[in-house]
Formats: sequence, structure tokens, C-alpha cells
Amino acid sequence: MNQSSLITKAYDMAKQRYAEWDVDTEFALKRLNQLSISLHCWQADDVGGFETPESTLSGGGIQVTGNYPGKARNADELRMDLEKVNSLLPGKHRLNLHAIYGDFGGKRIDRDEITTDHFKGWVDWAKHQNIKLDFNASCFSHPKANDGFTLSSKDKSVRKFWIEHVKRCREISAFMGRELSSPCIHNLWIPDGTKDSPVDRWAYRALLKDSLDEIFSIEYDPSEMKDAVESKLFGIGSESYVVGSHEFYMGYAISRGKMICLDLGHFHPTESIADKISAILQFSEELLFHVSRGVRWDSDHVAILNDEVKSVAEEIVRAGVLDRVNIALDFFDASMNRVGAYVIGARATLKSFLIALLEPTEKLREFEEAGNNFARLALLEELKTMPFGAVWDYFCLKNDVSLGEAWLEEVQRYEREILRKR
Ligand code: RNT
Ligand code: ZN
Repeated sequence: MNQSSLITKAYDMAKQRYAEWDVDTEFALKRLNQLSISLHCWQADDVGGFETPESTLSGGGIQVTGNYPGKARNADELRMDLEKVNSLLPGKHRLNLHAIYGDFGGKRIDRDEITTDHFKGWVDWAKHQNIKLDFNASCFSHPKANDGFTLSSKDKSVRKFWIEHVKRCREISAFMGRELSSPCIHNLWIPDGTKDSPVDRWAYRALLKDSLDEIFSIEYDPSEMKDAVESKLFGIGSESYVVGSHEFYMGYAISRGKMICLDLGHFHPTESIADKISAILQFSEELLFHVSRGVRWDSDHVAILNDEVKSVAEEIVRAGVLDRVNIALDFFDASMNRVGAYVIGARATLKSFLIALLEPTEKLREFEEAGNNFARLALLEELKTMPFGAVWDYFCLKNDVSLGEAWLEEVQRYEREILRKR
């Protein structure tokens, strides 16, 4: 029997098993096909970007380690890698750009000088590929971020510089959303914080609030762009104090009608991010997720199919808020094939949603309502060994993307023929 008939046969059996619990696998697959993940451009080149002189990660908060060959050195190589990644992913996905990835034509364009012109190349490419875009201000890897403060800096000229940068980034986002007829999400993360405990925690936060209010005083139509703000618990060099903490942005976003971005690597390791969904969405229209994996002090390991990602997907599906959440990836690992890293993270995220969509939630709710805690727990345990893998394989087959050993081979071939020659 050839591989595709084997996969179809396994799927038919899985379909019956799920039907026993009243789960419609066809419906789950249809829903999964509509899920568009925003792929971060920065895994391909270790958050380097295309500025001249070449920017290197500094200014605190994030760090990339590893020196695996094959990093994308320019927009063409990055686009080529992204096309490869997309060819290995079932479904249609978005691209998430950072401001340092513009087409600057070898000229030195500072962050407060970027315009929509620098992103026309990306928009054209996106149109050609039928891909929608999201965007991010880049408030790091810059001399004006070296002391660890940007929008909350006590130096007025530094604040002014970054306010101008973010304003321009929002304008670029609106341009992208308009051109591509899909709201572009502009996410703002800043590295501001200190290694040691400051005495004046208040002032920086008051300054950040003012800077944000000035930035957001310009309104855009939500059909063009939407704003998100991303908190963090701590970072490298900001271990003792982060200006944009979760409480800060919760207050800010809810009071200003903005979206909160929850990065899975930005919370205390025992804190459940999944639990936040049904709380925040009582008061906010939408949420943005950065799917990542925290390991000890690092927040940016390649996402895998772990309990954290699974429970986030589960909560989203159970709460019926799939249409109110935006899923993006955010990790950077320079110690392995970068294209492969993308595919692992994106596939893991899709798989977690598939598992969630295959849950007989109604049945579980019935048990819960009846106070039958034993049955609820027993069914949850049964589900762990249900054949979701057969459904996943079938999903890949239907979407015409390679699976199993074939996709590993495909990534390795790309490494031999393209990445190793860079
Ligand atoms: C950093 C944040 C942020 C960045 C990207 C590059 O801790 O997670 O989202 O990873 O903007
Ligand atoms: Zn993030």
C-alpha cells in the first residue's frame, strides 16, 4: 500500500474513533485550515535585520545564541527561506515583519526616518505570494537603546526619537493593511528595564504611559491596522525591573482599548497563560499570542507541542474565541537549521489547535455540569491517547505538504543545496 492510501486508511479509522465521542474530524480540519499563523521574519537571521551598518542585538532584553550556518543575509535570501517554510506548512499563513527588515538599498536610514517606501518590496512580495503582513517597531539593537531605556527614557530626546519611530511603524502598518486588505497587527515590545533594582520604579512607568498616549493619539481604522502591546517578566539585563510589566500593559491596554500580546515565554514558569484568556477577553476584544518556549531564563526557544501551547489552544477553542485571537510565532534559535526551526514551531502550534478542535468539549461540559468529576477527568485522560496523529497526517496530505520523514529530508536537502552555500 502506498503512503497516501495508508494515511487515508488510518484517518478513516481515526474518524470513526472520534465519532464515537461525537467529534466531527472533517469540521475540525475545516476550522484548522482557516487558522492563519503569523510567521516571524526574525528566526531566519537571528533578529539581525537589513540596516547599514548591520545592526547587532543590543540594548537589552533579547539575545540570540548559536552560529549555525545558513543565516539569511538579505531580503532575497529571507524571502526564499520563507517560501521554503511556507511550502512545508499546511494552510495559509501571515508574515510578521520587524522595522529593521526594510529595503534600505544600502543606505543608512535611521529608525526615525523609515517610511512606507522601505516596505513596498515586502508588500509587493506579499501580494505575489498572497500573504498578509503584520508589523513591529524595533526599539532595540540601536545606540539609543544601549542604556536599556527607549520610550521610558528619562532623556527627552531619546523618548522623542523612539516615539517618532513607533509612529512611523504604525503608519507603515496601516499602509500594509490597506494594500493587502487585511488589518495589520502592529505589536510593540520595548526592552526598557534594569539589571538591578531601581529606587524610582514610578517615573519610568509614568513616562512610558505618556509616550504611549502620544503615539496612540493618532488613530487608524481597525480595518487597516490594530495595536498590540507586549509585556515581559524579565529579560537579560532587565532582571530586576521591567517597565512594561504585565500589570502595566493590562491597565494600559484595557483602559485604551488596545490589544494585549501574551508571549508564552514572558511569564513566571509556573504561571498559566491559558488561564488568562477567559479573564482578559471579558474586557478586551482581541488578544495576540507570541508562541514561544521559555527554558530557564530564556524566553525564545523553538516552540514545540508542549503542555503550555496545548492548553492555550484548548482554552481558545473551549471559550469559542478562535476569531478573537491572533497567533504569531516568536522564537530565535541560531543553533540549528533555521528553516527547520520555523517549521517545527509552526507545525507544533497547528497541531495543538488540531488537538483542541478534536476535543468533545460538550461531553466534558455535561460531566462537569452533572458534578461527575471522575468522568470528566477520565475522558480527558482517554483523549490523550486518541489517534490525532492520523488526523494530522491526513491534514498534511490534503494540503499537499510533505510529512513524516519526507519533510525532514526536504529541509536537509535545502540546507545542502542552499543554506550551506551562503
Ligand atoms: C522580546 C519579545 C519580542 C521580540 C521580538 C523580536 O522578549 O518577545 O516580541 O522577541 O519583537
Ligand atoms: Zn514576543
